[in-house]
Amino acid sequence: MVGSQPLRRPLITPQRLLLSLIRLGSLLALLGIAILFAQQWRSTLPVAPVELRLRAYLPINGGWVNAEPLRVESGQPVRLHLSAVEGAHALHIAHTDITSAIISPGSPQVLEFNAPAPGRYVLACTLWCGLDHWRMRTVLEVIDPTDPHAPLQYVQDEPRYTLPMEQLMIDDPHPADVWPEGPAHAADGEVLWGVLTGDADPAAILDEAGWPLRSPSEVYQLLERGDLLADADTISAQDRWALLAFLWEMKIGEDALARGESIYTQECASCHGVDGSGNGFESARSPAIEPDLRLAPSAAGASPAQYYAKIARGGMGTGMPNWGTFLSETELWAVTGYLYKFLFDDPVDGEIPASEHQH
Ligand code: HEC
Ligand SMILES: [Cu+2]
Repeated sequence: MVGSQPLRRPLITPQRLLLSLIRLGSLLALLGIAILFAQQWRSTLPVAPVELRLRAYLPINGGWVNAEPLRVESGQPVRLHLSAVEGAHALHIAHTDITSAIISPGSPQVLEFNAPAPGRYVLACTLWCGLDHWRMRTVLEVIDPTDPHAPLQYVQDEPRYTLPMEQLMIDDPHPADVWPEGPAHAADGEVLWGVLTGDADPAAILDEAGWPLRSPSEVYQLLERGDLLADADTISAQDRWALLAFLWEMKIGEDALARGESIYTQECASCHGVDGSGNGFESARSPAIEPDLRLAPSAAGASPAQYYAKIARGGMGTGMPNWGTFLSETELWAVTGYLYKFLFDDPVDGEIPASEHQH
């Protein structure tokens, strides 16, 4: 008899192959899950904040001074160390609600925040700290981590009105056809409004007149023709101006006017004067002459859109700063509205200077 040969089984059977494949598959799946978990866990770890430093000098000595560039990634936690070498200041990051407490030589501050959406943010001093206070600005650059080389725009609010900017000609004189000969008191206008209309909505009248693209002089003429309001053509010129002053105030709103006044006092009066005359104590330093905002033949011809556009953009080398990158849309309209107080409350007659430029 021939010895029986041990039965040779093939090394790879279909069953074994299947088993190994299943093992490999589950191993890979486990690995995948583990990686996912690790990523999850890492994202919950606190990211170390970027430490930035700003030192404050008086604006005439350089204002904000920073050693390293103020550049961060959107979403990144930031610790901004603020110290004052001289003067007392406060910092606001425009178009955000990030604001510091008062920074003075004995009292540094640390401002902690997460970097906002990508863009260039104006950092400005919100405390009146001396001559050239409005120059106390610097810029924080927030880059998009997914597209770090994308060009950065100055952050500004959505405009409230669509303005035909190319037609506004904001650097040209704006002579009026008609203007008030004496103070036009909104309180008198309110009485007349009650007599003429009962309880209609005064702001709606100005909307119908095309606010903010119409100047007081233009709206006055619509009232004079009886186009906007029945019987507004029958009252005296002085009463009509008072009525217009009331409508203007109602359109801007009491709260906005109060906000506008405080912005004006803090940011504008140093050049334009508390009384709007243009004789603020810093006015002599501007390359161009500040217009007299009470000068009725000129001011009555300025539409709110024209004032707004000038305030938002600033003058081109005239010394009138740019405010659009700093004030919010609401604040821009509030201070625009406030400027008409000078026209209505204290109109001055006179020639419009041939050129507002050069001292
Ligand atoms: C550093 C000085 C300075 C400051 C601060 C300043 N302005 Fe002016 N502004 C000027 C000068 C100079 C002009 C005239 C030249 C020009 O129109 O560019 C002017 C012009 C204007 C005009 C145009 C007036 C017209 O009749 O067309 C408006 C409106 C105005 N400023 C509003 C403001 C407001 C509002 C602020 C504050 C938020 C302000 N300015 C702050 C210097 C200043
Ligand atoms: Cu300051």
